[in-house]
Amino acid sequence: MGSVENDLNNILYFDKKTLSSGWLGKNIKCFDVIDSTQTVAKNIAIESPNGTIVLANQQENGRGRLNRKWFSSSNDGLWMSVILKPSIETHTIPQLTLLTSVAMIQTLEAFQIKSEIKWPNDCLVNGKKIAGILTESAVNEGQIDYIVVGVGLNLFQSKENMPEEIQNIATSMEMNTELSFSKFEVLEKFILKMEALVDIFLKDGFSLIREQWLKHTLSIGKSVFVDMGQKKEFGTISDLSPEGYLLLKNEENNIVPILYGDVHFL
Ligand code: BT5
Repeated sequence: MGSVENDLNNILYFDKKTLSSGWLGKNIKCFDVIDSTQTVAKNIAIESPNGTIVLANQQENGRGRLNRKWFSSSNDGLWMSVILKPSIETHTIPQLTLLTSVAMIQTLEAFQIKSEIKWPNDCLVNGKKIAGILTESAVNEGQIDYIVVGVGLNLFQSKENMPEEIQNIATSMEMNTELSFSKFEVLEKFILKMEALVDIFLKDGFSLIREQWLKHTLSIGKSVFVDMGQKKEFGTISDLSPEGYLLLKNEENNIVPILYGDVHFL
């Protein structure tokens, strides 16, 4: 098993050449303990180059969507935020969440872990959450200033050392593979996968990413209700639209496109 201490040193002091990616992760800002990589990334995004990564050993205030808590106060996970500055239409920003979940699934596959995507941002192993993604952006007069994609992946936790609140709903890489791995190896694999997918996305659009996503999702055909805050929709998930909307066939047999919300399986 990889030593977190050593890995952190590796990450903190690694030579740029060590990371074999191209543009993604050329610039990495590493911290030991910070509030949230997401907050730091957003603070430095304007002056940072495309592909900058903010990484922390521990987060004191890691967060998920709708300001939900993301437990990340131990060294046991990969907690990072990726700053992207692509020239894309603003309505395609949510596609980057789906793209990142495909990169995550591919990364886990490389360590012999079979995982599935639950729309829009969860990666699950046997129904338990191993990773979550949080995409935030700043748009000015229709132009993207930056997008920050936050990624949390549980690496070394055992059930016992997870916070009680998530013991029954969360899992980690170590709980699901016989392979030994280090934080640095996982980081590098993920960066390479995400870089390749973003390159495809910028060149060819969303269609290939969508195909990959559909191959790895457990959502299709499931009876669900989708909680969109003010509104709830019941129905069966029928597809992912070419734009990345979840398509729900509701009780009146109408197809409802959904862009944001929490899916609950019935
Ligand atoms: C997410 O939100 O899944 C997005 C998580 C993004 C975290 C990364 S870490 C690096 C960067 N910096 C940050 O501050 N955030 C990003 P959501 O879909 O809202 O899920 C939140 C829910 O996941 C919580 O309400 C818990 O039920 C569950 N949860 C919290 N911590 C977890 C963990 N470590 N592992 C698995 N599930 C967890």
